[in-house]
Amino acid sequence: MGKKIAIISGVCGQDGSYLAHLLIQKKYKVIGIERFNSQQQKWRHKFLNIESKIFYEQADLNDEMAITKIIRKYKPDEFYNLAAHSFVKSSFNQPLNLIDTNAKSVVRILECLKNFSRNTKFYQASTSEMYGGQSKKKLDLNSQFNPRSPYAYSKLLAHFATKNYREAEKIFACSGVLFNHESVLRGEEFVTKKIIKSLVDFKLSPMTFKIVGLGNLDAMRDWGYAGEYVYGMWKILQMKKPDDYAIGTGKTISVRDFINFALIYLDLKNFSWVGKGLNEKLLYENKIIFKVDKKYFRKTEVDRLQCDIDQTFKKLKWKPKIVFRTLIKKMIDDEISLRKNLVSI
Ligand code: G4F
Repeated sequence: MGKKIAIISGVCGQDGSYLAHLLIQKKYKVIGIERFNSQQQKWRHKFLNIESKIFYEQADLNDEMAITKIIRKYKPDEFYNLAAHSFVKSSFNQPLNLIDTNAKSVVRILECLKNFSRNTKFYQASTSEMYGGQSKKKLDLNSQFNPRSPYAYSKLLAHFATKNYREAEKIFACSGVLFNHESVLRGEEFVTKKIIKSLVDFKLSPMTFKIVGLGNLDAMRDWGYAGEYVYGMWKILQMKKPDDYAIGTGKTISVRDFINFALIYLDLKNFSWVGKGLNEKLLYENKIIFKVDKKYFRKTEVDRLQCDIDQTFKKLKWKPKIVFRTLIKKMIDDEISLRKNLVSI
Protein backbone atom coordinates (compact mmCIF):
# COMPACT_ATOMS: atom_id res chain seq x y z
CA MET A 1 0.00 0.00 0.00
CA GLY A 2 1.30 3.47 -0.90
CA LYS A 3 1.64 6.37 1.49
CA LYS A 4 -1.57 7.92 2.77
CA ILE A 5 -2.18 11.38 1.34
CA ALA A 6 -3.48 14.25 3.46
CA ILE A 7 -4.31 17.75 2.33
CA ILE A 8 -4.09 20.48 4.95
CA SER A 9 -5.55 23.89 4.18
CA GLY A 10 -4.12 26.60 6.43
CA VAL A 11 -0.88 24.64 6.59
CA CYS A 12 1.18 27.72 7.49
CA GLY A 13 -0.76 28.48 10.69
CA GLN A 14 -0.12 27.15 14.18
CA ASP A 15 -2.40 24.10 13.90
CA GLY A 16 -1.53 23.39 10.26
CA SER A 17 2.16 23.33 11.14
CA TYR A 18 1.80 20.96 14.10
CA LEU A 19 -0.57 18.72 12.15
CA ALA A 20 1.81 18.56 9.17
CA HIS A 21 4.60 17.63 11.61
CA LEU A 22 2.48 14.82 13.10
CA LEU A 23 1.37 13.44 9.73
CA ILE A 24 4.91 13.49 8.36
CA GLN A 25 5.97 11.46 11.41
CA LYS A 26 3.14 9.07 10.57
CA LYS A 27 4.57 8.73 7.03
CA TYR A 28 1.79 10.57 5.22
CA LYS A 29 2.42 12.50 2.05
CA VAL A 30 1.37 15.98 3.18
CA ILE A 31 -0.01 18.46 0.68
CA GLY A 32 -0.18 21.93 2.17
CA ILE A 33 -2.49 24.52 0.70
CA GLU A 34 -1.15 28.02 1.19
CA ARG A 35 -2.61 31.27 -0.08
CA PHE A 36 0.65 32.76 -1.26
CA ASN A 37 4.10 31.34 -1.76
CA SER A 38 5.73 33.41 0.93
CA GLN A 39 8.91 32.47 2.78
CA GLN A 40 7.84 34.72 5.64
CA GLN A 41 4.77 32.59 6.28
CA LYS A 42 6.91 29.46 6.63
CA TRP A 43 8.71 30.40 9.85
CA ARG A 44 6.72 27.78 11.75
CA HIS A 45 7.73 25.06 9.28
CA LYS A 46 11.35 26.13 9.61
CA PHE A 47 11.08 25.96 13.40
CA LEU A 48 9.63 22.42 13.21
CA ASN A 49 12.07 21.44 10.44
CA ILE A 50 9.33 20.25 8.05
CA GLU A 51 9.53 22.78 5.24
CA SER A 52 11.28 20.44 2.80
CA LYS A 53 8.86 17.60 3.56
CA ILE A 54 5.62 19.36 2.60
CA PHE A 55 4.29 19.51 -0.97
CA TYR A 56 2.95 23.04 -1.27
CA GLU A 57 0.05 24.06 -3.52
CA GLN A 58 -1.09 27.67 -3.83
CA ALA A 59 -4.80 28.33 -3.81
CA ASP A 60 -7.41 30.65 -2.40
CA LEU A 61 -10.23 28.58 -0.91
CA ASN A 62 -12.70 30.93 -2.57
CA ASP A 63 -11.37 29.81 -5.95
CA GLU A 64 -13.49 26.80 -6.89
CA MET A 65 -11.41 25.86 -9.95
CA ALA A 66 -8.17 25.85 -7.98
CA ILE A 67 -9.61 23.72 -5.15
CA THR A 68 -11.17 21.28 -7.60
CA LYS A 69 -7.86 20.94 -9.43
CA ILE A 70 -5.98 20.09 -6.22
CA ILE A 71 -8.58 17.61 -5.00
CA ARG A 72 -8.76 15.86 -8.38
CA LYS A 73 -4.97 15.77 -8.62
CA TYR A 74 -4.40 14.09 -5.26
CA LYS A 75 -7.72 12.35 -4.36
CA PRO A 76 -6.52 12.53 -0.75
CA ASP A 77 -7.31 10.01 1.98
CA GLU A 78 -7.86 12.88 4.40
CA PHE A 79 -8.60 16.59 4.06
CA TYR A 80 -8.07 18.81 7.11
CA ASN A 81 -9.67 22.21 6.70
CA LEU A 82 -7.78 24.47 9.08
CA ALA A 83 -7.81 27.60 6.92
CA ALA A 84 -9.83 30.40 8.45
CA HIS A 85 -9.87 33.97 9.47
CA SER A 86 -9.42 33.13 13.17
CA PHE A 87 -9.03 36.40 15.07
CA VAL A 88 -12.34 37.11 16.79
CA LYS A 89 -11.87 40.83 17.49
CA SER A 90 -11.24 41.86 13.89
CA SER A 91 -14.12 39.70 12.62
CA PHE A 92 -16.56 42.45 13.70
CA ASN A 93 -15.06 44.74 11.02
CA GLN A 94 -15.51 42.35 8.10
CA PRO A 95 -18.50 40.02 8.59
CA LEU A 96 -19.04 39.29 4.90
CA ASN A 97 -15.41 38.32 4.40
CA LEU A 98 -15.77 35.95 7.30
CA ILE A 99 -18.76 34.26 5.69
CA ASP A 100 -16.72 33.79 2.49
CA THR A 101 -13.54 32.58 4.17
CA ASN A 102 -14.91 30.55 7.06
CA ALA A 103 -18.24 29.28 5.79
CA LYS A 104 -18.69 29.36 2.01
CA SER A 105 -15.23 27.91 1.43
CA VAL A 106 -16.16 24.89 3.56
CA VAL A 107 -19.25 24.20 1.50
CA ARG A 108 -17.11 24.61 -1.63
CA ILE A 109 -14.62 21.96 -0.44
CA LEU A 110 -17.42 19.60 0.60
CA GLU A 111 -19.16 19.99 -2.77
CA CYS A 112 -15.91 19.21 -4.46
CA LEU A 113 -15.35 16.09 -2.33
CA LYS A 114 -18.92 14.99 -3.08
CA ASN A 115 -18.37 15.35 -6.83
CA PHE A 116 -14.77 14.18 -7.23
CA SER A 117 -13.45 12.38 -4.17
CA ARG A 118 -16.23 10.81 -2.15
CA ASN A 119 -13.91 8.55 -0.15
CA THR A 120 -11.86 11.40 1.28
CA LYS A 121 -12.36 11.86 5.03
CA PHE A 122 -12.95 15.49 5.91
CA TYR A 123 -12.05 17.33 9.13
CA GLN A 124 -13.51 20.76 9.85
CA ALA A 125 -11.94 23.04 12.47
CA SER A 126 -14.95 24.08 14.54
CA THR A 127 -14.55 26.18 17.65
CA SER A 128 -15.74 26.68 21.22
CA GLU A 129 -16.46 30.32 20.27
CA MET A 130 -19.72 28.94 18.84
CA TYR A 131 -20.98 28.47 22.44
CA GLY A 132 -20.79 32.18 23.21
CA GLY A 133 -19.45 31.81 26.75
CA GLN A 134 -22.50 33.01 28.68
CA SER A 135 -22.89 29.80 30.68
CA LYS A 136 -21.02 28.83 33.86
CA LYS A 137 -21.44 25.16 32.97
CA LYS A 138 -18.92 22.89 31.31
CA LEU A 139 -19.69 22.51 27.61
CA ASP A 140 -19.98 19.52 25.30
CA LEU A 141 -21.82 18.74 22.08
CA ASN A 142 -25.20 18.76 23.86
CA SER A 143 -24.68 22.36 24.99
CA GLN A 144 -26.42 25.20 23.26
CA PHE A 145 -24.59 27.30 20.68
CA ASN A 146 -24.94 31.08 20.98
CA PRO A 147 -22.44 32.71 18.61
CA ARG A 148 -21.43 36.23 19.67
CA SER A 149 -19.23 37.38 16.78
CA PRO A 150 -19.10 37.16 12.99
CA TYR A 151 -16.24 34.71 13.54
CA ALA A 152 -18.45 32.48 15.69
CA TYR A 153 -21.52 32.55 13.43
CA SER A 154 -19.43 31.91 10.31
CA LYS A 155 -17.90 28.89 12.03
CA LEU A 156 -21.33 27.68 13.16
CA LEU A 157 -22.56 27.71 9.57
CA ALA A 158 -19.53 25.64 8.53
CA HIS A 159 -20.09 23.28 11.47
CA PHE A 160 -23.66 22.55 10.43
CA ALA A 161 -22.70 22.27 6.75
CA THR A 162 -20.18 19.58 7.72
CA LYS A 163 -22.86 17.72 9.68
CA ASN A 164 -25.27 17.97 6.78
CA TYR A 165 -22.78 16.55 4.25
CA ARG A 166 -22.23 13.67 6.67
CA GLU A 167 -25.94 12.96 7.05
CA ALA A 168 -27.30 13.84 3.61
CA GLU A 169 -24.38 13.03 1.30
CA LYS A 170 -22.76 10.24 3.36
CA ILE A 171 -19.37 11.95 3.27
CA PHE A 172 -17.04 10.98 6.16
CA ALA A 173 -17.16 14.56 7.44
CA CYS A 174 -16.36 15.46 11.05
CA SER A 175 -15.92 18.58 13.14
CA GLY A 176 -13.58 19.03 16.06
CA VAL A 177 -15.03 21.69 18.35
CA LEU A 178 -11.72 22.80 19.79
CA PHE A 179 -11.40 25.02 22.83
CA ASN A 180 -8.51 27.52 22.84
CA HIS A 181 -5.22 25.83 22.05
CA GLU A 182 -1.97 27.70 22.27
CA SER A 183 1.77 27.37 21.77
CA VAL A 184 4.84 29.37 20.89
CA LEU A 185 3.67 29.16 17.27
CA ARG A 186 0.52 31.19 18.02
CA GLY A 187 0.09 34.52 16.22
CA GLU A 188 1.04 37.54 18.31
CA GLU A 189 -2.47 39.01 18.17
CA PHE A 190 -3.78 36.24 20.47
CA VAL A 191 -3.65 36.94 24.18
CA THR A 192 -1.51 34.03 25.44
CA LYS A 193 1.30 34.65 22.96
CA LYS A 194 1.08 38.40 23.59
CA ILE A 195 1.44 37.84 27.35
CA ILE A 196 4.30 35.33 27.12
CA LYS A 197 6.20 37.37 24.54
CA SER A 198 5.85 40.56 26.61
CA LEU A 199 6.91 38.91 29.86
CA VAL A 200 9.94 37.24 28.26
CA ASP A 201 10.87 40.64 26.74
CA PHE A 202 10.56 42.20 30.18
CA LYS A 203 12.59 39.46 31.85
CA LEU A 204 15.40 39.70 29.29
CA SER A 205 15.62 43.50 29.04
CA PRO A 206 13.54 45.38 31.62
CA MET A 207 15.20 48.71 30.86
CA THR A 208 14.04 48.88 27.24
CA PHE A 209 10.61 47.31 27.83
CA LYS A 210 7.59 49.29 26.59
CA ILE A 211 4.20 49.06 28.34
CA VAL A 212 1.73 46.68 26.68
CA GLY A 213 -2.06 47.24 26.57
CA LEU A 214 -4.52 44.42 27.26
CA GLY A 215 -8.30 44.04 27.13
CA ASN A 216 -10.64 42.09 29.41
CA LEU A 217 -8.54 40.48 32.15
CA ASP A 218 -11.56 38.61 33.57
CA ALA A 219 -12.27 36.55 30.44
CA MET A 220 -11.86 32.85 31.22
CA ARG A 221 -10.67 30.23 28.78
CA ASP A 222 -10.00 26.51 28.69
CA TRP A 223 -6.45 26.75 27.34
CA GLY A 224 -4.73 23.62 26.01
CA TYR A 225 -1.59 22.89 24.01
CA ALA A 226 -1.97 23.03 20.20
CA GLY A 227 0.89 20.56 19.70
CA GLU A 228 -1.21 17.77 21.22
CA TYR A 229 -4.66 18.89 19.96
CA VAL A 230 -3.60 18.00 16.42
CA TYR A 231 -3.40 14.38 17.56
CA GLY A 232 -7.10 14.67 18.44
CA MET A 233 -7.85 15.95 14.92
CA TRP A 234 -6.09 12.95 13.38
CA LYS A 235 -7.77 10.51 15.80
CA ILE A 236 -11.21 11.87 14.85
CA LEU A 237 -10.63 10.81 11.24
CA GLN A 238 -9.42 7.34 12.30
CA MET A 239 -12.74 6.45 13.99
CA LYS A 240 -15.01 3.84 12.40
CA LYS A 241 -17.89 6.27 12.00
CA PRO A 242 -17.79 10.01 11.30
CA ASP A 243 -18.91 12.26 14.14
CA ASP A 244 -18.24 15.56 15.92
CA TYR A 245 -16.12 15.90 19.08
CA ALA A 246 -15.46 18.69 21.59
CA ILE A 247 -11.84 18.92 22.73
CA GLY A 248 -10.56 20.90 25.70
CA THR A 249 -8.73 20.31 28.98
CA GLY A 250 -11.76 20.69 31.28
CA LYS A 251 -10.02 23.49 33.27
CA THR A 252 -10.57 27.22 32.90
CA ILE A 253 -8.64 30.27 34.17
CA SER A 254 -8.82 34.02 33.62
CA VAL A 255 -6.43 36.11 31.53
CA ARG A 256 -5.25 37.71 34.81
CA ASP A 257 -4.41 34.31 36.33
CA PHE A 258 -2.64 33.23 33.16
CA ILE A 259 -0.38 36.26 33.67
CA ASN A 260 0.09 35.50 37.39
CA PHE A 261 1.23 31.92 36.71
CA ALA A 262 3.60 33.10 33.96
CA LEU A 263 5.17 35.71 36.28
CA ILE A 264 5.77 33.07 38.94
CA TYR A 265 7.39 30.66 36.45
CA LEU A 266 9.64 33.46 35.20
CA ASP A 267 10.66 34.11 38.81
CA LEU A 268 9.22 37.66 38.63
CA LYS A 269 7.45 37.29 41.96
CA ASN A 270 7.60 40.90 43.08
CA PHE A 271 4.57 41.98 41.08
CA SER A 272 1.32 43.71 42.04
CA TRP A 273 -1.97 44.57 40.38
CA VAL A 274 -3.11 48.12 41.08
CA GLY A 275 -6.23 50.10 40.13
CA LYS A 276 -9.61 48.86 38.95
CA GLY A 277 -11.46 48.49 35.65
CA LEU A 278 -9.97 50.64 32.91
CA ASN A 279 -7.29 51.89 35.34
CA GLU A 280 -5.92 48.47 36.22
CA LYS A 281 -2.18 47.93 35.76
CA LEU A 282 0.38 45.26 36.45
CA LEU A 283 3.49 46.61 38.17
CA TYR A 284 6.84 44.97 38.77
CA GLU A 285 8.87 46.92 41.31
CA ASN A 286 7.21 50.20 40.21
CA LYS A 287 7.60 49.51 36.49
CA ILE A 288 4.35 49.09 34.53
CA ILE A 289 4.25 45.94 32.39
CA PHE A 290 0.57 45.75 31.36
CA LYS A 291 -2.22 48.28 31.50
CA VAL A 292 -5.84 47.87 30.53
CA ASP A 293 -6.66 49.56 27.24
CA LYS A 294 -10.24 49.69 26.06
CA LYS A 295 -9.23 49.33 22.42
CA TYR A 296 -8.73 45.60 23.10
CA PHE A 297 -12.29 45.09 24.40
CA ARG A 298 -14.83 43.34 22.18
CA LYS A 299 -18.31 44.55 21.25
CA THR A 300 -19.71 41.30 22.59
CA GLU A 301 -17.37 39.30 24.80
CA VAL A 302 -17.26 35.56 25.37
CA ASP A 303 -16.89 35.54 29.16
CA ARG A 304 -16.15 31.95 30.01
CA LEU A 305 -15.40 28.70 28.20
CA GLN A 306 -14.79 25.32 29.83
CA CYS A 307 -14.99 21.99 28.10
CA ASP A 308 -16.66 18.87 29.44
CA ILE A 309 -14.29 16.31 27.97
CA ASP A 310 -16.03 13.16 29.31
CA GLN A 311 -18.27 12.60 26.28
CA THR A 312 -15.29 12.83 23.91
CA PHE A 313 -13.03 10.71 26.10
CA LYS A 314 -15.60 7.91 26.17
CA LYS A 315 -15.84 7.77 22.38
CA LEU A 316 -12.39 8.84 21.24
CA LYS A 317 -10.46 7.14 24.09
CA TRP A 318 -8.18 10.15 24.14
CA LYS A 319 -8.04 13.51 25.87
CA PRO A 320 -5.41 16.26 26.18
CA LYS A 321 -2.87 15.86 29.00
CA ILE A 322 -1.34 19.34 29.11
CA VAL A 323 -3.30 21.72 31.33
CA PHE A 324 -2.65 25.46 31.80
CA ARG A 325 0.29 25.36 34.27
CA THR A 326 2.33 23.05 32.03
CA LEU A 327 1.19 24.99 28.96
CA ILE A 328 2.46 28.25 30.43
CA LYS A 329 5.86 26.73 31.30
CA LYS A 330 6.12 25.20 27.85
CA MET A 331 5.22 28.46 26.10
CA ILE A 332 7.88 30.33 28.08
CA ASP A 333 10.60 27.71 27.48
CA ASP A 334 9.73 27.48 23.77
CA GLU A 335 9.61 31.28 23.42
CA ILE A 336 13.17 31.47 24.66
CA SER A 337 14.34 28.65 22.37
CA LEU A 338 12.40 30.10 19.40
CA ARG A 339 14.37 33.33 19.73
CA LYS A 340 17.66 31.42 19.71
CA ASN A 341 16.63 29.23 16.76
CA LEU A 342 15.31 32.08 14.67
CA VAL A 343 18.76 33.64 14.65
CA SER A 344 20.22 30.59 12.94
CA ILE A 345 17.37 29.97 10.45
O1 G4F B 1 -6.57 35.00 22.55
P1 G4F B 1 -7.89 35.48 22.11
O2 G4F B 1 -7.91 36.52 21.06
O3 G4F B 1 -8.70 34.19 21.69
P2 G4F B 1 -10.27 33.92 21.51
O4 G4F B 1 -11.00 35.14 21.17
O5 G4F B 1 -10.73 33.14 22.70
O6 G4F B 1 -10.29 33.00 20.24
C1 G4F B 1 -9.35 31.94 20.03
O7 G4F B 1 -9.87 30.72 20.51
C2 G4F B 1 -11.04 30.25 19.82
C3 G4F B 1 -11.45 28.92 20.47
O8 G4F B 1 -12.37 29.18 21.49
C4 G4F B 1 -10.74 30.10 18.35
F1 G4F B 1 -11.82 29.67 17.70
C5 G4F B 1 -10.30 31.44 17.78
O9 G4F B 1 -9.97 31.30 16.41
C6 G4F B 1 -9.07 31.88 18.54
O10 G4F B 1 -8.06 30.94 18.29
O11 G4F B 1 -8.71 36.05 23.36
C7 G4F B 1 -8.93 35.31 24.53
C8 G4F B 1 -9.60 36.19 25.57
C9 G4F B 1 -10.77 37.01 25.03
O12 G4F B 1 -11.82 36.96 25.93
C10 G4F B 1 -10.23 38.43 24.95
O13 G4F B 1 -11.21 39.45 25.12
O14 G4F B 1 -8.64 37.14 26.02
C11 G4F B 1 -9.24 38.40 26.10
N1 G4F B 1 -8.18 39.42 25.96
C12 G4F B 1 -7.84 40.31 26.92
N2 G4F B 1 -6.86 41.11 26.47
C13 G4F B 1 -7.44 39.66 24.87
C14 G4F B 1 -6.59 40.72 25.20
N3 G4F B 1 -7.38 39.05 23.67
C15 G4F B 1 -6.48 39.50 22.78
N4 G4F B 1 -6.39 38.88 21.59
N5 G4F B 1 -5.65 40.58 23.05
C16 G4F B 1 -5.67 41.22 24.23
O15 G4F B 1 -4.93 42.16 24.45
